[in-house]
Amino acid sequence: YPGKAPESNDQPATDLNEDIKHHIMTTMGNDFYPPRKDTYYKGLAYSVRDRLVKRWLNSQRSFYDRSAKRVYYLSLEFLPGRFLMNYVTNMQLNKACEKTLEETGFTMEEIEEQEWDAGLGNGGLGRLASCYMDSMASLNIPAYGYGIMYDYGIFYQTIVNGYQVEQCDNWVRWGNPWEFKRRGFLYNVQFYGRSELYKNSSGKLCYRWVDTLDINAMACDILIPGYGTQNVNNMRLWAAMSSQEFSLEEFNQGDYIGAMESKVLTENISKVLYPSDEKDVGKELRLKQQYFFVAATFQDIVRRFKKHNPDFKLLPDRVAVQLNDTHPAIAIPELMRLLLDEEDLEWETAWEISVKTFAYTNHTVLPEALESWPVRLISKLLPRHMEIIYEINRRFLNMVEKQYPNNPQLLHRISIIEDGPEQRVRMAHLAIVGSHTVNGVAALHSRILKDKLFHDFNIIFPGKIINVTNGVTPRRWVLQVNPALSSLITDTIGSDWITDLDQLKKLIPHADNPAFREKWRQVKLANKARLVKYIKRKVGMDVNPDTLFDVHVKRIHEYKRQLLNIFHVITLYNRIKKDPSKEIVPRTVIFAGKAAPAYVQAKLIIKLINSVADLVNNDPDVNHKLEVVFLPNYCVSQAEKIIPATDLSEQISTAGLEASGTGNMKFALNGALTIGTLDGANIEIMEEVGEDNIFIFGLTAKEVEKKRAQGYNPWDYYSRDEELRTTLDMVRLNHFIPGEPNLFLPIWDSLMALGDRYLVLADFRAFIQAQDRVRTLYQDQEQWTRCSILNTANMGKFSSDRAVREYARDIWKIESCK
Ligand code: DL6
Repeated sequence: YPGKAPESNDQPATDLNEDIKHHIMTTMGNDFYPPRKDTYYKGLAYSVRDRLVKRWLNSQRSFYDRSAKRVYYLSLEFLPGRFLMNYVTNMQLNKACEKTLEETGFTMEEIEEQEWDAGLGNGGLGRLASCYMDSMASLNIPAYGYGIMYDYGIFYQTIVNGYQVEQCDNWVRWGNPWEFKRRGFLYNVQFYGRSELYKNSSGKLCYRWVDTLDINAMACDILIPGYGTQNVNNMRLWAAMSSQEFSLEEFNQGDYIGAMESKVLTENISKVLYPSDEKDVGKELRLKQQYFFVAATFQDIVRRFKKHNPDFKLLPDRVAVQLNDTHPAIAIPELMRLLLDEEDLEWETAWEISVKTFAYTNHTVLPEALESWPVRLISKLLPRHMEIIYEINRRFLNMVEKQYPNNPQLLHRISIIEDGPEQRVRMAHLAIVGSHTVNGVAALHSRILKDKLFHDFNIIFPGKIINVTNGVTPRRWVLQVNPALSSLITDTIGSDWITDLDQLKKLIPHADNPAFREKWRQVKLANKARLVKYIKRKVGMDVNPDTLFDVHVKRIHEYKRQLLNIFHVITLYNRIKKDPSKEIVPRTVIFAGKAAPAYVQAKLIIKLINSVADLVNNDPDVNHKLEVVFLPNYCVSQAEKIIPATDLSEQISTAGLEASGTGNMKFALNGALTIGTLDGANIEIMEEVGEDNIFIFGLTAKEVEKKRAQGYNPWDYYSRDEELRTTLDMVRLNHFIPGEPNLFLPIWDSLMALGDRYLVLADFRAFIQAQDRVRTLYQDQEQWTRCSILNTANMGKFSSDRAVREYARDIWKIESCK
């Protein structure tokens, strides 16, 4: 409804304290006395949300009034973590909150910890989507995030006897104060059935999709406030609802359970997030999830568009759809279906509108992560879409054939349909053909897309593939998670950096000021002390904050090479054993990360890390000069504790395989020094912070490729390098756990028998040498602190505000709308 916005945006200023008590009593039916953390958290959450609702309505009205172009960010994953402090930070309510807490004796941290993380994503891709939501709101871009309201997010990881054990993450068990459920607002989503030709009222032959099984999609809205603006955007997540409560027929026959079965099965669609990372899952339920949220989203987009726009040719002027990886790529045939079958447009017109509407972001070059769906499965689940995909492909191949005649190999390579024993739909090819722009997420990654993975497409569609280097939001990843550092920065250079991260450059001259360096060190030490308490609470270990905190936290994956890091730990251990009296720089090596439940090798790597930790932490010769911690259940709220306390950030993937990384940005922004390969955004971080302020090592992407082409042989490295050989032999013979000699043989085999796909051995020596350089620099605390300050000072480029501005300018062609 395009109503007129009232003059003033805010509700009358009411007392936050009164509001909290009011909600505790009337919304939750509890007594405020004695105060309880859990009820206080919810009372505060509702009170904070209240303050946003009017702003949100005003933002939405204002978008309608101006017929603003909108961005729709379609993502199967969002990883917001906790909301409370994000809202409080963006609305600048910190002081007010602290004041209300005085009466209770609770700290803000204790209240914050009452909230369960919203873990609706696996890792980088989902967290990036959440950072972009923050920046879009802060930059006044009319944007909607669309995804799925999973009942169960990414699994809860526990470590039992060194092994990962998964538990389900019932994150909404205690309710979710942030969402608005639109129970009366449902869209119908069709599945299965068949496509049939019929004559419409004007006698034209048309297609329709009939005999379908229908499911309802219910909208759940979560408000996304910007920082320093009244603008509030919306994240709309869909929950599946059965379209029938139960089967009356079965009920009448006395089969009560059978009558409920179909309801339960259909509602399964939004039950759980697929916990796989960088791996094609290929399960029917996953495809159902993809289509379910795309179909509901497009009904919503079209409804909104039609309110003001009679002509679909205007769609690309009003609507920009960003596909976050190929997971929502079924949106392309879905929009075509709507335009052809429901809006009765001709193919050429519909296709032009569709291509101008979509853009696609690629997040991976790993072949196993490139989605492809069996034609058989799509034909069964979405028969009309399969027909449309065939037609898109036929026309595309005809066009290419005309341009590049007599080149069947080319057609074979680029076809959307992959031939083989089982025909499959290559979703990346569909997304490229059906989008006006495709982007990679760091300069090297985009180059690899253009030169290798999508080389043919880069020739066929010159200029279509571009780069937008990822970014992270400084509101959450500095201001919120590192208040001490934020205050020091603001006291030194003012507060403009919060919305203009390049301002951090003003810190550069202060890097040479010993007094400022001392303050910088004190902040780090306080953050380390906070993490020490957290570690004690989580795993019961006493860790010394005066050691070098060497941190490797991210999903566990062979290409991310946690193995290389644990091999360094084993090497340090062997060096200590050789000469226990030798002075070394004491280190605490911290690992955290989840392995996909079906990824056996990654799970064994977790067991190896924990086994090495057991040996090292309990050896009296080591005497706590080296400690290894594996923190269970890595998640956004844990990252918030770890990142500000880190000295050394491990970003050591095989060059060419990490598309960008965003953890690397968060660490450097918080003053950690990076040890890393020339991979993903590490390269751009090096360019920004300067080669002297980062520890770069190892093969470059080109060298990796060359080495493989020349026939890489890990045995060459094994036989040449004694420290490496000792380390690998310890893994092979399981030096860490007595009585289980063959436990780690699969790791040995992956390296020595199966060719070491990720070149761990090839980079081992360079990594050890880089770690030796780390040790030397850390001994000089003045120089180390200087580098740390220069890291933070030069990270302005990696704000998600910069990235979103680039998307808005180069891809969405959209203006901000206050
Ligand atoms: O672009 C966000 C993030 C990158 O920073 C990581 O480098 C990349 O691994 C991650 N990709 C995925 C792939 N999932 N799929 N498909 O999570 O994206």
